Amino acid sequence: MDIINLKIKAAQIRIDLMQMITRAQAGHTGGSLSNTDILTALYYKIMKHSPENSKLENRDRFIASKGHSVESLWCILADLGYFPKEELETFSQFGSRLIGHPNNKVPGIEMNTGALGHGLSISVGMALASRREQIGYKVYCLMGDGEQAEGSIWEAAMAGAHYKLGNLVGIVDMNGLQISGSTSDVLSSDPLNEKWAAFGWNVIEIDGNCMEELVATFEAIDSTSDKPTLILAKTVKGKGVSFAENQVGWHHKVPTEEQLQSAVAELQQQIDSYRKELVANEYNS
Ligand SMILES: Cc1ncc(C[n+]2csc(CCOP(=O)(O)OP(=O)(O)O)c2C)c(N)n1
Ligand SMILES: [Mg+2]
Repeated sequence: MDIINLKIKAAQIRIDLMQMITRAQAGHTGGSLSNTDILTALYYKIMKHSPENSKLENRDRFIASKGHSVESLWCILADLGYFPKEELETFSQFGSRLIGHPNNKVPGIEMNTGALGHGLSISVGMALASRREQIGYKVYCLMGDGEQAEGSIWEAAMAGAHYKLGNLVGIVDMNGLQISGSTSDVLSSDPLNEKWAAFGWNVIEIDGNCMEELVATFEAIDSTSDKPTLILAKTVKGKGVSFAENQVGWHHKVPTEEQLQSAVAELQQQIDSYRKELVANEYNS
């Protein structure tokens, strides 16, 4: 998929997740909107994976360590055909397997996550297994910037560097906010770039809502290197829905019907402008 189509896809996923959260009146709106571009780049362009065979041995692994913002992931897995799209209507309802955190009863989910701070340790183990068994898959682990306060992350960081896991990619969704305030006020982990570099990781800083930068960065990672990679992806919490952008309350606030209509209209406008760009590009080529 090319860059403009990836941007259209990301906007469509944002519409899907806003509808799903409004229907359920539950969900982590802000963090799902901030990570949508990262997940879209990974699932539609970068990762080797198969919706028809979710257990494909050499599939790349994705671990959502910031498991609370699972809504974008549910919408992407449904869109790709890991499970029927209608199942999104059961999100967060009693008896549904689409719960508020990743659940490995759902095809495409590797691990149950949600207790922050555990995903990177799991990812280190998976990346090590890939190396030792010579299977050749990569492991992508998405963490939050608030999550960086969890001590267990830094044990995993040491292990990832110690085992020279070039096939391991950590991504921090740097939206500047966590559940109760700004990340720097609640418990600052600055300077994250120097910390990860000191722990032996190859650190890259990018705009995590910019599809061009995301794709170029993921494509340039050398998984045969002897250093794991850590991407500090600067994002906007609530990205794409202006009334939710950079608002701490939207961590787990849910839209009213009116707010949903306004969000969908805004996102649809983005899609329309990308479509115009597509047509113009085709006309010029
Ligand atoms: C171990 C643990 N402690 C507390 C929580 C409650 N909690 C859920 S989300 C969150 C804030 C996470 O902030 P951040 O990592 O920045 O995520 P994002 O901003 O992307 O939503 C907290 C404290 C949790 N899920 N796990
Ligand atoms: Mg955050």
